[in-house]
Amino acid sequence: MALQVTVTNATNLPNIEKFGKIDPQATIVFQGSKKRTEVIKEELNPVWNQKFEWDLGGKPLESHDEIEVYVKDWERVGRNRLLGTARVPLKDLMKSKSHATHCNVNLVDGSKRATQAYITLHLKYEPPKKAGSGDSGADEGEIY
Ligand SMILES: [Ca+2]
Repeated sequence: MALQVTVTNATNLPNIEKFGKIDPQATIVFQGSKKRTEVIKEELNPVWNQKFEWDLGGKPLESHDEIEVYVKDWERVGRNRLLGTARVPLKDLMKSKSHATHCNVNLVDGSKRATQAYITLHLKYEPPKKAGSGDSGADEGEIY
């Protein structure tokens, strides 16, 4: 059982850099566990195409589950600065028959005001299997 999030790209990020352009990096937080994309240097429309997976440890998703998205400007010195953030509820993902959804999410700034920026995510949920063949071991034979 797992949740997969592919961070495809972001568009129209605000350029808060005084010289040159921002260096965006996206962070996805699910149940307190963080995953980060690469930093893309000097780009307002970064393309990451990176896939992350969270093992659900045998627990199915619940309807109040959500992921948090943060896009920050990477800084060589000092703290990275927030460009936009969003919360994405996973309810639709659970309801979807294919257990996969594609979403284009509007980012809000640190004061929760809408920005012109969007991030595109692809979500996939591997729900619990119906028949309970709980014990693994079936795939282990090939090692020897
Ligand atoms: Ca920077």
